[in-house]
Amino acid sequence: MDDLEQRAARLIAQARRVAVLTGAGVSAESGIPTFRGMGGLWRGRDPLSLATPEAFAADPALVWDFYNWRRRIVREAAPNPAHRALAELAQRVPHLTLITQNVDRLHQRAGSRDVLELHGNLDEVRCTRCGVTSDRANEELPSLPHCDSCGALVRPGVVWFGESLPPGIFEAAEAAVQSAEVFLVVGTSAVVYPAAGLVGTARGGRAAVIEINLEPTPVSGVVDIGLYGKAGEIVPRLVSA
Ligand code: BV8
Ligand code: ZN
Repeated sequence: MDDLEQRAARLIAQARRVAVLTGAGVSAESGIPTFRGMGGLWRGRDPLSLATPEAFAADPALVWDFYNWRRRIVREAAPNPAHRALAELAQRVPHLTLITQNVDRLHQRAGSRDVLELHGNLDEVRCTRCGVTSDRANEELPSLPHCDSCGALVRPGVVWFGESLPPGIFEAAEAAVQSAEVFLVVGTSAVVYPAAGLVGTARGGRAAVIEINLEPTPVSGVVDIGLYGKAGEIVPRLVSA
């Protein structure tokens, strides 16, 4: 472990309050393609254009094909050492808040509890008419799933671009970051807001910000420690140190 990692490990070991923000990079080694990683395209479409209310209104079957494809990949995936190390870290730190942009629930499957899901998740679906949310984990949904109670079309339980985050979740994430002594930012390209704004929130507080990513990102210039490599290798080293 090089001296940067040793510094990071020491900061974590001494911290009473730790906040963690994860992005798709923490699930990459579980085989979950990131938005850019999907070769940038899915059936010739840019995933970022499919993750919108407009795309769903225009062609719900195409959008459901996209989400059913991702639900299948997630069902067949398993948490990787980064997910497991973060679940273990929560056992050692008096107060750890795990905030994720991911919708794959691999943190929960690795044992993390009380995860703040900023962008929802792929297990839940929500009715477009009566708003009832149901957990459809591990189910193969039809190409156009409908609500059990009112029969209307249901949508994936994720936050699309242009949609606001579930009420209260982002405020809880901000509060955790504001009071943290260490803020770990793992596997995110830090381009999606308001999630990426949490780095600025941390810098306004007392937290030491540690970035773990394959490569530098737009926030790399303002973090205290940048560790570049695979999350599945770096995070376990920091936690076991
Ligand atoms: C909102 C759920 C307003 C859906 C997702 C112009 C400028 C600034 C902002 C905007 C703008 N235009 C629009 C906006 C706002 C917009 C936004 O930020 N757009 C971006 C694209 C510019 N944000 C929104 O719309 C948000 N809502 O602002 O609402 C509002 C307010 C009030 C009232 C009404 C409206 C909602 C954003 C949520 C969108 N939903 N996910 C789904 O998943 O289908 S975001 C989705 O894309 C992911 O969740 C992820 O967060 C994001 C990026 O995906 P990826 O690139 O795949 O992942 P990530 O960014 O994490 O990058 C992967 C990283 O991992 C890379 O850095 C890579 O190097 C690294 N990596 C890879 N392998 C590894 C690794 N690191 C370590 N180890 C490895 N092995
Ligand atoms: Zn309904």
